[in-house]
Amino acid sequence: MSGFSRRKLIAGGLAATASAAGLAVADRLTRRYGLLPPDAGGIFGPGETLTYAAQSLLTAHRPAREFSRSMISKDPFAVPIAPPTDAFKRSQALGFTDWRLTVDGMVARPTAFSLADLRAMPVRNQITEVACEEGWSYVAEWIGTPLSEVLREVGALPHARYVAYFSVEPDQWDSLDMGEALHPQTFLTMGMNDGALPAAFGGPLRMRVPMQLGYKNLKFLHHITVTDSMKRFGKGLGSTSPEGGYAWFAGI
Ligand SMILES: Nc1nc2c(c(=O)[nH]1)N[C@H]1C(S)=C(S)[C@@H](COP(=O)(O)O)O[C@H]1N2
Ligand SMILES: [Mo]
Repeated sequence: MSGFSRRKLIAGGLAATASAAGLAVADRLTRRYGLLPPDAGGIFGPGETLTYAAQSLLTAHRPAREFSRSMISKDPFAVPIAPPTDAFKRSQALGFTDWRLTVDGMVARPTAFSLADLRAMPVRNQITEVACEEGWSYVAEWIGTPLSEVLREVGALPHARYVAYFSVEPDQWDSLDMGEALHPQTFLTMGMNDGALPAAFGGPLRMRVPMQLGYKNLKFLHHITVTDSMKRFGKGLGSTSPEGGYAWFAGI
């Protein structure tokens, strides 16, 4: 059976089982097709699994909406975060010339990229929305290197399943499955609107995932690990969000 018709069949099956409240059937389907999110356990687990599986099957490769230049927000509003560490402030004083993004884990060539290295790779732009789980949003132009380019450069191994990413801000980390990591709109973002990405918005380097809620868009990115399991990271739920009742998969 072709991938497409199989996908349609599974998606149809999921919709039917969801309406029949057949969570056990959905669970079997998702296990069979490897669509269990890392936060599948616990009270919200069945719901998260169904959301993740259904969205993955129905919206795979669907791009987030892109806006015209005239719709860029006049006063985008940053969640204010103080410069996170003294080391950050020292790097900022050096114009971030010493900033490195280290990429390791299940890769053929672990690499530390400077911002200049990333700028020398294919750089793209997108005009997309940041949507916070609390209800506000804004539209901006984001300029960066697609994460897929970096994963190609380091030679991510074929059996890797997740990309974990870490901010220099303590305890700020998250992860994406390979589908979302390789999505063409997933950017390592260095620029915003007409200039460098301001620190308030996560500069010098921010993960931009417009297909998911604001909280997946980590600021001050400095480390990426490619892995086949999120079990050994934190509580093994894929990010800290599920500990606070928010889904690991935050598709919008
Ligand atoms: N390092 C770091 N990144 C972060 C956060 C944070 O507290 N620390 N907050 C997240 C949340 S909840 C949202 S909604 C967006 C807000 O993005 P903005 O400041 O560009 O509006 O950043 C995300 N990235
Ligand atoms: Mo948020």
